[in-house]
Amino acid sequence: MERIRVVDSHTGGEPTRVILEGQLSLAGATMAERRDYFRNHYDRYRTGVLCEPRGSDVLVGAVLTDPVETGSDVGVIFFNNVGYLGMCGHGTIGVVETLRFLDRVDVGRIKLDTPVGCVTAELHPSGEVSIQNVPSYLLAQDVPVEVPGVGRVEGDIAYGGNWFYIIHEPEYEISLARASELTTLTLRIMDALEAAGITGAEGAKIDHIELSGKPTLEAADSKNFVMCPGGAYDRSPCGTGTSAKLACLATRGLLSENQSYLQESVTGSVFRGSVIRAGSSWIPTITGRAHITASSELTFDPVDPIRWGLVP
Ligand code: PYC
Repeated sequence: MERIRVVDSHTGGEPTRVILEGQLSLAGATMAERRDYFRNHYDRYRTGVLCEPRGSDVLVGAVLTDPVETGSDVGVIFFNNVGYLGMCGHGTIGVVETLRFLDRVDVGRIKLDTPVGCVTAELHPSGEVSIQNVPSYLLAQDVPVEVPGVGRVEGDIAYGGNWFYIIHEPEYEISLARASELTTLTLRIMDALEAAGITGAEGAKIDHIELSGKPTLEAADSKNFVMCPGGAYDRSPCGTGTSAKLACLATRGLLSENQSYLQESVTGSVFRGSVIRAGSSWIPTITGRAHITASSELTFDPVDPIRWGLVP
């Protein structure tokens, strides 16, 4: 029986399942090479750990490795039910809480290498975690797309560690009660972008769609609904999505450097964000909190025909 030890957490309602290191040996001098090695040799661990019957479409997975950069503490590769993520904000907060749970880190700074660059996290005494994300930027403003059954929508194409299409206007009514309607809408927008050949830089697929709406919480600046690759919406305000959005607002002159912005999610959880300028990009800092939900051992029975997950 093959066994894999995992620690589960959620960050603002969005779950992260961390596969602990020591069981997989990933070759590669960079995190991108290690991600490719994982994809080519161990993709069954992604599907077995995250897909049904052990997991669900909402889960984001993370595998830990030794760091690749001098001065970094750990390497991390994020993935989900359909593939690999460049970065993951809620997942990074979940990884830091997992390392704290395992007594591997204390309050203070932790440097994490990801396939898209180095991210610095600060674990606060309160248990909150701030992550200084990779440089984020607005690539193209007010890009129109015709969406079958919906009509024309306009959004910004922006990067925050993943590629986003962010619709600022019109504001949508965002609530859990409307989640299935918003899921249908955002998946149609994602398909329409692909059909129209609208991409991020260097042809990168735009695989996250972000809608904006009026906040429910008095203190929040806005509420979002973020569709992720694989068809599940983010239960948290999405760390990379908030990073991309803040880069858009700062570029448009609607957010100053170091100005605090409270992003509420469809579930009512909140990330606090701000940016500082870095040339033509912005470095976002996103703060949130994760909680551990399980520490367990997954078992893979060699005679179970679907031990590596139900994959469409
Ligand atoms: O928090 O960056 C994020 C994220 C990406 C996909 C799901 N969560």
